Amino acid sequence: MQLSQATIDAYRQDGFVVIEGVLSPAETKALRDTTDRLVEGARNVASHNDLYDLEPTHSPAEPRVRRIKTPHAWDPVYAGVMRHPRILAILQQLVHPAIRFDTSKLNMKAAGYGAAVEWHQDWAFYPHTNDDLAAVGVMMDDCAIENGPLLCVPGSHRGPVYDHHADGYFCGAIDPDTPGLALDTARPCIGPAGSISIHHARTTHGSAVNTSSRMRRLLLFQYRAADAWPLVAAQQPKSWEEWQALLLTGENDPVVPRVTAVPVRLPLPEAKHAGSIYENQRGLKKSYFGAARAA
Ligand SMILES: O=C(O)CCC(=O)C(=O)O
Repeated sequence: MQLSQATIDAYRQDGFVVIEGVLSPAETKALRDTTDRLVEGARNVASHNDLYDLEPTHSPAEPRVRRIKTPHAWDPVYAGVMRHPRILAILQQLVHPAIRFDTSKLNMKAAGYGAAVEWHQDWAFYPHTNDDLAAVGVMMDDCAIENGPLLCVPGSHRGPVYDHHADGYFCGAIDPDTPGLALDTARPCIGPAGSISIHHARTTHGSAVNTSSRMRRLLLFQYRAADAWPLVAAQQPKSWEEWQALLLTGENDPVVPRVTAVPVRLPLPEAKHAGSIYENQRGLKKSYFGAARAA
């Protein structure tokens, strides 16, 4: 998929862009069917586990899944989309000619109650030796403003990395009163099912609760330039083979990471509430998205 120069310029300038028509209707239907099956499995589950992050109001009788963790590891339908040739071609044009996968998550945002995500920069969670990193959000459903879409602050990827700590611990969220955030300039990433958003790891973003009667399922894949090496020890590969297997496209000499002058703040000491961003953000003192935020 060849991007227009306007799309490439928009990504460079704003730090995010939406591209429509990346997945076919059949491909998005396969994602929805697979997800419905997995969510049905939450009927047997009472608390968070390796697969499910649950809404505070979840019960086995009325399953409410907030996030499916690492979906690519649970079903080949997700793993296929992670390697989708059109997505890889887009990443090669916007991020780097050689792309290495990191991980995935599926934020469900169910109709009527799907949880908000407070403002943050992904970079604060996983700093690397260079910042050629991006997250792709695959819109599994049509996504409009009332569905709680991803909101991105244009140009923020070229600014500072903000404090994501509270009481001396990482909390995965920025105090909304922090000067310079320009949250009022944020723009929604919306589009029909099969569209993707792509945002730079340093772009400030968040999303409100889903107040609509329609689901907003966003399948997020984290990618990085193949020569970006994670700075946090716990995020480094367990084995050399594992690291090599994450290379999806392009050439790379794995023993030569590219080190650039990027601002870094470490996500340490670890968040008091572990398990997912929703849990981490419970440490934030002041919510932007209000009472609707995940409790
Ligand atoms: O699901 C969303 O709207 C935001 C997701 C996000 O930023 C995250 O999970 O890191």
